[in-house]
Amino acid sequence: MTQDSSRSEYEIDLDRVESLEWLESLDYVLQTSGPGRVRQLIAQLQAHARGKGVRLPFAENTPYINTIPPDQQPPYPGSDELEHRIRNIIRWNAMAMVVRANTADKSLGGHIATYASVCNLYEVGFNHFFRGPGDGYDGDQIFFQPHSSPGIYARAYIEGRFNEQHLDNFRRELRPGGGLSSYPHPWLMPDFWVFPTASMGLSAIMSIYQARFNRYLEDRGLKQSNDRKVWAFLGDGETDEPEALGAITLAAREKLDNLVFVVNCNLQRLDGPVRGNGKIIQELEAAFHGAGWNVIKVIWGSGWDPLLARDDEGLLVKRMGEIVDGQYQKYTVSDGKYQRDHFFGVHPKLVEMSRLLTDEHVRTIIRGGHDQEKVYAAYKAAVEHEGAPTVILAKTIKGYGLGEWGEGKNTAHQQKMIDEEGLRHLRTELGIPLSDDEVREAPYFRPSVDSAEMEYIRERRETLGGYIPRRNVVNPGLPSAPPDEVFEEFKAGTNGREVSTTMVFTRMLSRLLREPDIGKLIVPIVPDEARTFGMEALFRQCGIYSHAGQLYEPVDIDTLLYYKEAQDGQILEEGITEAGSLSSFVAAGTAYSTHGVNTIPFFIFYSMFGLQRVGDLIWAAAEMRTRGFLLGGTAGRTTLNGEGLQHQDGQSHLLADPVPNLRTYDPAYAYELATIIKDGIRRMYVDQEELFYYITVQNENYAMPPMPEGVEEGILKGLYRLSSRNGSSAKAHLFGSGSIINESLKAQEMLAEDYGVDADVWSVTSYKQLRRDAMDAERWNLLHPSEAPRVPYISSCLEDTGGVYVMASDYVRALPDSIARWVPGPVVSLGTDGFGRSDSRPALRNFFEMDARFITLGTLNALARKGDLSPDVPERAMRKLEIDPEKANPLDV
Ligand SMILES: Cc1ncc(C[n+]2csc(CCOP(=O)(O)OP(=O)(O)O)c2C)c(N)n1
Ligand SMILES: [Mg+2]
Repeated sequence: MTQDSSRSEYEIDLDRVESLEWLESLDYVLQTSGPGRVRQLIAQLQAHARGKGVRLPFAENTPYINTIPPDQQPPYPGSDELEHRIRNIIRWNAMAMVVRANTADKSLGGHIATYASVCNLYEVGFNHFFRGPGDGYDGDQIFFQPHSSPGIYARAYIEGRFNEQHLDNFRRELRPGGGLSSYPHPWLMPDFWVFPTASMGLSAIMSIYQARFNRYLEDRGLKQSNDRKVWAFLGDGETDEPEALGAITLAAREKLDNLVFVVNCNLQRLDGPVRGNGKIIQELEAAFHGAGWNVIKVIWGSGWDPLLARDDEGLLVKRMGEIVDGQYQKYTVSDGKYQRDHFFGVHPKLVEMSRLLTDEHVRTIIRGGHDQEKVYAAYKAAVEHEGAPTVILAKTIKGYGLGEWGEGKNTAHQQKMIDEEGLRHLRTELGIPLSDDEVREAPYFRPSVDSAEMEYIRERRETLGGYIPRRNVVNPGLPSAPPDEVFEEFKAGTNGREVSTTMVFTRMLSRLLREPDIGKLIVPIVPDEARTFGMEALFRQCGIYSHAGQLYEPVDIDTLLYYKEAQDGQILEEGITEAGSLSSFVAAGTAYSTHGVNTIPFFIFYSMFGLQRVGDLIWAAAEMRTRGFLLGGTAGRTTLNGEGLQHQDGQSHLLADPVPNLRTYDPAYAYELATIIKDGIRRMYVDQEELFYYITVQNENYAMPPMPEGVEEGILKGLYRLSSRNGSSAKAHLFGSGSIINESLKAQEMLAEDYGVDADVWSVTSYKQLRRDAMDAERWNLLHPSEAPRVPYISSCLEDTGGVYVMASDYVRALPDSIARWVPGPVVSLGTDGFGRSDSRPALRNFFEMDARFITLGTLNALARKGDLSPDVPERAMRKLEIDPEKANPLDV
């Protein structure tokens, strides 16, 4: 809105006397009958007006003022003065650690402005709300804004949890004694950080599903309810990430009143304003309101209260509401006169109102997020609110207090150095007792142990359950892995009956769910794909979790496998949200530490929509030391044959490769899957290894053979000889994985029958495991040049073999290529590089050139080039196998 048009609106007053009469009546009703009656009357008025044809605007927004009026503000329970001093000391140290780190090495980075803006929002929490663990309470779960980490470290320093060396090693984690990680990283600081938040947007969705999972544990009787709160501190810029707002309707639908979002609305992100031409607080209010949240706006500091109290015509509120964020940012860096002229100057009555204030007063009136009383009122209302989650939209200033060294500037985010003059300015502003000389080095400052500040901090945290953040793992793990009987049937084979590995998995899951001790700990998670994977029998067997139970008679109640929702249901049927499901997976897979409960999540999804779609959440799961099984269903670019290029996954195993603690497997047979899952449960839940699993399962049916003797180690390490034709004299070795093993077996027959070539078939359950093991051996050998070299597992398997090695999988050829250098002969890799498409499996395997015919051709070709076969054999084979040398390259079409 331009100033001129806004000005003209100020002159509109339809009938002032009439308006006042209505308002007085409303005041009377409020006084005599309370707010409930006021709401009732307004609802009736609205309905009445609509009935008379009056079109009312749809308004999810309330005026641009604090939601909690001053007369409903509770008294502040803390010491204003001490808390003010404590905040200043922490802010000084937070700034000092970034400045010192960058004085030593300019490349280290770090952020000052974010913490400066959020400091008060945290400190009110630390002093009055955030509860640590103890007395049957597990402690609040807090997601901190990643770039505010210096402030959290600075507080821990004052609390005596860190010393100067720790702070000096901020972002210097490789220094002796370790350092402090740039952002909250539980992998790097496992005793401190609980939630990794550095990838923006993930905190929001993870916190929602965390709060929901806390309820799940209670509803299922795995945990006692103790009103544990989940707090997520988000940046206003961060809310643009789809994951940030993407799950807010779920939080309201599930009535998660154990969840509080605090959005630090400093109106800026990295490059500039979040909504220069709009108002982020109003935009978020509408979104959260519409989703069903309790919204509390904390916009103005107490200094505005007297003015607002005089604003009986609503002119001030109107003016506050029409200024856009870009302009508010400008006020931050302007003097009082500019603000007075620009803000109040539009209307004589506002000008008159502003006369109550000096220019200096105008300039220094604080925003709500920096006013502890306003923030306290909001937090108290939030934790007491029942029936819905709460979002607090707190207006702050980026770089608050940094003055010309960053406050409110577009460059504030990246401010990491402050010159000597700036340090002196801040020292004075923050009241830090350092001389001009001392200040030069930006030293840390900690008050003496018996000072009032230190006493206060200690007393507050003791009352609230101790120092946080703190990551605890006191869980002893499971006493033993599930008994062998659970897996026996899968090792016996299917006696010729054709099934898929997906069906095998579903049966195994159902079997595990029935196990007396472990069954209740299993958390099956599906994103609206249970029927795709043939898991609908589980709906009835263990129920779909719903806090509300089942409020309707399901349409299929007459069937055996009806859609059963129950408050103690075990399945998390998340609907079409892989991100949400992954967040549940993380919550369930970290419950061993966050709740002391060994829940074992099995999250099965379309493999294409896992690592590719929500890979960043999988990375977060990895760093959070999540345990559990990710099952990539309908996997394999040609095995999932009818779905086209956005469904057919030929790369998830490659994408899984870089995740350091993710073990990946592409099993072919029931007994392989059983061996992997059994070992996985033992490793993660009995031996407590910091791992999780990615296993692909397919939907191609074939007979599952019984488990051969002595293959267990090979299955787990990634490779074993499945079928040998002629012992060690075989000329070729065919490596197959997943359902492509059948193509390798077919090729073995063709080679023997038509070309007289003996080939062994090897099942490769994991290229990643093979490579990992070989890299470990190679590294050890590099560092121990004088000692006998270690032999990688793959080399020891292939030690006495010779000939050629033809490796086929339903994934890109980079997988077999990744182990080629440890193979003692020519390697031919076949795979599914390129876009998938819909057709029959044989057509697709021909298209991608990795079926039995191509495996045969690859073998003959390699043998001919090696001189073991006559050179014309491959050409003849091509004619017989009907392979067109000019066929289209699948990578190009
Ligand atoms: C997914 C992701 N994208 C980009 C970044 C880089 N980044 C870090 S902070 C930041 C700006 C944050 O702005 P805001 O959320 O408003 O937080 P503020 O610092 O203003 O409190 C950006 C773009 C990131 N950490 N994660
Ligand atoms: Mg911001």
